[in-house]
Amino acid sequence: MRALLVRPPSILGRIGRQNLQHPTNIVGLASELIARGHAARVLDLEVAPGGLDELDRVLREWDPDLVGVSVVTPHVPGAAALLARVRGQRPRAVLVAGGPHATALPEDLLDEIPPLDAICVGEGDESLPELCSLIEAGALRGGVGADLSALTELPGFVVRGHGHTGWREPIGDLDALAPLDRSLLDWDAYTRLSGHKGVASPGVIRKGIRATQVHLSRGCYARCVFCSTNAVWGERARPGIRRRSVGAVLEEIDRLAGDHGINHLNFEDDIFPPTLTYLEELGQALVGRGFTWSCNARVDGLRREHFELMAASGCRKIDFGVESGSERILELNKKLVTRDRVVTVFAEAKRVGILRTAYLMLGSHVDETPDEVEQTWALAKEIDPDFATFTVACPYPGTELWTVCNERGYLERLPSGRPDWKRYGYYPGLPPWRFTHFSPEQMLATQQRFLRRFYLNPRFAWRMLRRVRGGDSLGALVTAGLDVAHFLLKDVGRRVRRPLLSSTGDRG
Ligand code: B12
Ligand code: SF4
Repeated sequence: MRALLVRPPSILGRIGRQNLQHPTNIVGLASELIARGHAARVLDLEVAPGGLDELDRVLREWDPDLVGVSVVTPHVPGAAALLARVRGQRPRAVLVAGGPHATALPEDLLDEIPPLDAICVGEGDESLPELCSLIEAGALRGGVGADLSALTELPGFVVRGHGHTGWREPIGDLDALAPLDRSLLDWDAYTRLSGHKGVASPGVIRKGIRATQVHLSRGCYARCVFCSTNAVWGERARPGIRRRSVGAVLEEIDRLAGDHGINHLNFEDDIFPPTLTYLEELGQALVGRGFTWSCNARVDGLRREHFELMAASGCRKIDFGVESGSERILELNKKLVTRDRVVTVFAEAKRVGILRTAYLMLGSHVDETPDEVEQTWALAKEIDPDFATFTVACPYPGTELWTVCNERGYLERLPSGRPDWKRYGYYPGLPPWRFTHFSPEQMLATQQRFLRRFYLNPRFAWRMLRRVRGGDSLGALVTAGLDVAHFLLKDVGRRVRRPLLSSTGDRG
């Protein structure tokens, strides 16, 4: 039984390489398949030279019995195009999709992508190997003359013609999962695309950097209205955060250093640290190991002593979810943080020399007013982050924001009746949705104003220049600077045109 797992092409264009990371989700699934005796390969169309032609080549060479695609919302059109191509060449293979969008709207995705046989809902670590065993046993055929009835016995799927097979229990012991086999990745392809910084988190610089993403946990205790994390892991996984043992994580990173020369780690879980005790244990073990690292974090919990330990153990940058400068919005969007806490934490991280990103949003609650958006800018000025994102909140399926936007008729639709999924990214250009106090044009104009004020600013340029320590860092900064400038200036002088979308309607 041969499986091919694919990440669709990026929708981000040139700026995408600044935030490029390994597709650890499909690497994990392929590793699990291999550990259970199946053969599996990974194809990342975000980096594969030749794009869809490379897909054709791999299909000819590998001749897979199953092709699985991981789908986040903006990748739906790319997934549809590649699956049509796969079906043309592999008429009897089983074609399956999984990931956040597939989990949130499984029936809709089956309807939208006719070549698909089934959708994996929620975690695929158990579901996919069990599906592959059915193929191996000759009990399952996809495509032309499909026989999918055996799949109805396995929980965790929506099967064409048979419906939902029921939810699976969340994986209880994350240490029991197969170790990620990153030799499934074409490492050179990532280096070619992302240059000096590799797949390190944006803004991290280290001479000879070689980075990868390491996962510590799954889940989050918050329930922010714009975030689809809980839709991915499922309500059954709540409350709480499932975590790997520190021992298993250390084993993985020591192996990464030995096998792949990794010297920088991106911890990009939903939440970091899973607990403060976990941070203490991991941080102390990292001291003296020679790694640098970065992470996503919430602003609650962390105190002065934690930042000191983080800095001592190699932490170079923390990306904090801040979202809004308005106390009312921080309450309405259910972030469970306060403005004061944001200010304190940014000061503490700065004190120990860790770079800080503020993730800030426009419309993290649908009723945010223009005054409240200005409070977010005021907070950005006050905390003075090294980097900031000013994303327009995107109503991802499975979130409360999606439900409210649907109910209020705020989503624009294509003539097909569906939203224009490829524009459901953090930087969609003109968003195909509105909020109560913002038209799409006003959102885009505000986003561009904040981004330009922040990045096209001598203060920012000076800060970056002070970090140059040699050829590598200069190369990384120049490339990042050009990518960001290209991104920020590409619409200047161009009229913002409304795309061809029909009016709104409820799709639920
Ligand atoms: C780290 C991260 C990133 C990293 C790296 C992503 C990567 N590894 O490719 C970076 C910063 C680059 C990133 C970028 C983006 N991200 Co992101 N990211 C995350 C984060 C925090 C963790 C992702 C992760 O590795 N999870 C762990 C893995 C194991 O979980 P998983 O991917 O869901 O996979 C499991 C199941 O879904 C399933 N599964 C997944 N794929 C498949 C395929 C098959 C065939 C099967 C059977 C099963 C299956 O099995 C897996 C194992 O159980 C999540 C939040 C979250 N909880 O997922 C957001 C999240 C996935 N990101 C999100 C988004 C929107 C994006 C961007 C589109 C943003 C943008 N630029 O506009 C890009 C897309 C980039 C891309 N190529 O995918 C959204 C997706 C929402 C949605 N409905 O689409 C999430 C859920 C956060 C949110 N806003 O709610 N992201
Ligand atoms: S804290 Fe972060 S991961 Fe948790 S629900 Fe909110 S946005 Fe999602």
